[in-house]
Amino acid sequence: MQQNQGNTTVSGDDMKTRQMERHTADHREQPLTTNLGVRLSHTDDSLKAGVRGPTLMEDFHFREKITHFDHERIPERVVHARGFGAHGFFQVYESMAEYTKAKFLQDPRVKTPVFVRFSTVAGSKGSADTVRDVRGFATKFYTEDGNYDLVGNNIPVFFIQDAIKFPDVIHAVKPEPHNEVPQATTAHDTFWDFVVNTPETAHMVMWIMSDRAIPRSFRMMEGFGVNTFRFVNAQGNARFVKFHWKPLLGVHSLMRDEAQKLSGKDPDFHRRDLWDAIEQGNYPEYEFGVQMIDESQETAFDFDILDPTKLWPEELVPVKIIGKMTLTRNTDNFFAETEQVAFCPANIVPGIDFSNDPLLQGRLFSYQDTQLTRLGGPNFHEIPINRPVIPIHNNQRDGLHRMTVDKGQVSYFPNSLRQGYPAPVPEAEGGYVHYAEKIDARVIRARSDSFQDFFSQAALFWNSMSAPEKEHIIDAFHFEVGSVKDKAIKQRVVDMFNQVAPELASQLALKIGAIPPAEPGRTAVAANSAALSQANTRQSPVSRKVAVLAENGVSYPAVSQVVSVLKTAGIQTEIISSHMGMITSAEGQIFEAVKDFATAGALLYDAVYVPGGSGSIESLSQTSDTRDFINEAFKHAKTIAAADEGVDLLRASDARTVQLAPPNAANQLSTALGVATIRKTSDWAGFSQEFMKLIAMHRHWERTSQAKRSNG
Ligand code: HDE
Repeated sequence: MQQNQGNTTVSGDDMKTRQMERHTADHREQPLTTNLGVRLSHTDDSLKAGVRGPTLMEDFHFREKITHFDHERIPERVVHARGFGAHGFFQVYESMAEYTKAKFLQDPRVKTPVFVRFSTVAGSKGSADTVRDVRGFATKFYTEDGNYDLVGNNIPVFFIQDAIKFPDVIHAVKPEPHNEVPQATTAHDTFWDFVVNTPETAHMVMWIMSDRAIPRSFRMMEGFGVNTFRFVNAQGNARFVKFHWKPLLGVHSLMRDEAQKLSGKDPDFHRRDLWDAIEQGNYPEYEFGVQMIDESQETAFDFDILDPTKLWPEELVPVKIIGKMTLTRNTDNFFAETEQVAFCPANIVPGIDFSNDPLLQGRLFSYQDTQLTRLGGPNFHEIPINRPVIPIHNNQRDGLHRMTVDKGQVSYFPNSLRQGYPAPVPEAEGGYVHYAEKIDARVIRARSDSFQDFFSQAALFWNSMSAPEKEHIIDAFHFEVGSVKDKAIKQRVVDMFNQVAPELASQLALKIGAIPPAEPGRTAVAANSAALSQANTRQSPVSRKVAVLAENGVSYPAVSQVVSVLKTAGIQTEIISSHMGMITSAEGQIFEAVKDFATAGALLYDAVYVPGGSGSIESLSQTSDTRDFINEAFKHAKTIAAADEGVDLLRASDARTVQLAPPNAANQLSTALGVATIRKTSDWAGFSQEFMKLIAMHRHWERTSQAKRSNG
């Protein structure tokens, strides 16, 4: 399929697209038919005995249409029900032959098609995108050795160490069973009851309470394989590996208040963002990284490398960046692709193998099993999105929804009637052989002693946070644990997290009416890891969204020149006015306001720009919507820019608390706490550049404590 052809890139990425196309239907300019191809003359009335009489049983069209509709739904995933997918391709940067024989990691010219599904975990299919939760990050590589699934999350560790506890943690986090409340949140009693009774959750809970759990975009999240796997090379040598995805746009998050409000304003915020970015050609990109540990080093660390509640600090085990994934195509049909895609961590290819991580071992069973209910039988590998791009040959037959018509008399092995085909493939020719790990042990139902340190890495995470990140974690604990009704559970949360971060525990206690710990907890970990803090992430303004507030009388150069610089840099702008439609600039040019204050809101943008023009500012200042818009952006630490009379509008908002360009100064740029203002300038390009620098910073956290003060 993906043969090397000189130095040219071998495009395997459209293999999957072409395969999928064989199963698509385009209904344009086609006659209406039944499912059996009978053309229909009328579909608006059922067949009746008289126009006012009863419907007749013989109405095959009615029966078929209603029956099909009655069965349109399949069970949602028991976890990760709400998700969103896209197609793309993966390319390795250089051959990884030294470490693995996995074919898709050998040749930088080969493009391997992928399908990725991002998801939340706890919420139902119809819940909101921006809830506080871990995000699933599942990738299906359609390789020339068969499908490889990397079914990861955007948090590198997990709540529990052994798969047998998965139903417990999920039952605890899901809506409570007696009243199915609350939806898609950890802010309730059963979740925290489980946490305080399961101290191994401490590390993951710190991540869940951090900004990682409320990403700005699927395009701005890391991905982690979480579990420990193996790379095996052609010589049969193995290394332990952990997998990483690193987004080229950096890792960025929402604020709690913003995320909660977005759940109402736009429950589809993340899927819309991904869809729009791909439609606009802003293809999301993630670099692929591996951490590798030699077999001889298996026990060389002060954590167990098989324990899924532990990460491998990047300072100890560097992440080697080995390739890149680019998402380039939205789905044609959500149900056929995103809903029916079936991932499974057991779907691996030669060159990759499992480890004894007890969470992974359980996962290897669960995923195939759950699809039997969800997708209704054992033939879901035949659904187009799940098919490998290479042929399948075996003696498996029949079952619900079998699509393939297997020819011939023989469906068993060994056979002589078909000369022993399909025939097993020797390892040297690509047949999968499991890594021959030596195991010498007694059967036992117990946890390893090396899994017993629950708090050190939780403390490492806390130590690694910047001051604003720590503030956000305290705020999240405040909201979440503050929502718990049972006082004893609240107290136990304080006491448990006193073992992780005493200052967190004592501040939390005061906020939620619990008793502060008498003395700091016993876990004294001084280490920190720079890689864990989002303060050290990449910055880019590309594909950010800017709201331009304007009315009739807006200054033409202040809009057009700034918008054109932003556009060139890949930033999107939308003009928002008190009404949608055309507005006329002071100079007479026409702009289109694509949104108004009812349909938009600062929540939906990364930055706000208020251009001058006295007529525009006069109208804008007559509605409290404008002030609310600016105040909300200000509160959520977003970049704000204003020019000329626009600066006066900021003076009437919470932004007055930062330094703004003074009334009479010409061409004096002021940038304070993410607010850029200028008056009487002709250097729009220079102003736009400064504005863009601020947008690239994502948020201006140093402002948030000030915003709290001015609101309070
Ligand atoms: Fe999953 N998980 N999981 N999980 N998981 C499922 O499989 C399970 C775990 C993850 O977009 C289910 O097809 C067990 C860790 C993702 O379709 C189910 C355990 C990680 C997705 C299941 C875990 C994940 C799932 C439900 C504990 C990060 C969505 C539907 C041992 C590495 C895939 C399905 C998609 C989905 C079981 C823990 C990631 C029930 C038993 C750790 C991204 O089989």
